[in-house]
Amino acid sequence: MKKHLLVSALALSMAAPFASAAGFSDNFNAGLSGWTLLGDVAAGNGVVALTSASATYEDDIGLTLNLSGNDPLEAGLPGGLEQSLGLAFGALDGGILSQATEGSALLRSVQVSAGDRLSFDWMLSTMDTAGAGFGLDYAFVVIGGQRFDLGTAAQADVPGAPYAMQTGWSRFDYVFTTGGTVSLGIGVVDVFDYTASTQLQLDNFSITAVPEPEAHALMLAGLGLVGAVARRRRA
Ligand SMILES: [Ca+2]
Ligand SMILES: [Ca+2]
Ligand SMILES: [Ca+2]
Repeated sequence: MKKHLLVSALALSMAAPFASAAGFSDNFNAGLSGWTLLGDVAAGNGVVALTSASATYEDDIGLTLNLSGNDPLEAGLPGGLEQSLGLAFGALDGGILSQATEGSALLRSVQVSAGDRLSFDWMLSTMDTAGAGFGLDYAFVVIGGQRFDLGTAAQADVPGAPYAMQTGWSRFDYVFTTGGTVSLGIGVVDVFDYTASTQLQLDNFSITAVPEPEAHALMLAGLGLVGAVARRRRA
């Protein structure tokens, strides 16, 4: 009985971590090949930047912050930003007085295995300097239809230019619990109004398999667990 359990555990624990997909990475040093661009998105200086700044209107008095000549997408309209990201209407809204109005995003489908890790560096720069008030612009990640927030304009506490304030660079990490084809979106939205724009910069995007030491740890944990079960049954 014990031997049978051990063999099963070994087969299971080896199948999961070692079946990881080849992985994917983009340092944005060579453009935006393979990405679907929604709204104002542009690559330059080895990073990609997305903004909520209109090309048509002067969202920020005296400043031209739009990078591509393409307007951000309306958040809550048919065919707009939410629908383009596979989200329901209102999925990018906050509470009262915190409706997302317009924004931009990057989108692509990726093949992942359970245990694969998604990582990228991000930084927010903003003209939305209301502090901890309402209607704060923010940046987000959409993973398979679920929204995760990166940060809001309230976290931009370092003076910068051409935007008023910026956050500095942070790293986002996420480990996939199931495998398959996953739609990944990363974006930024104006909230409450269309003015006081916000920019999201991204770099060093990667999806990597679980490193082998971690895979071995999982395997050993699996063996230990089954060993414990086997001992309890014998007792
Ligand atoms: Ca880069
Ligand atoms: Ca705002
Ligand atoms: Ca705007």
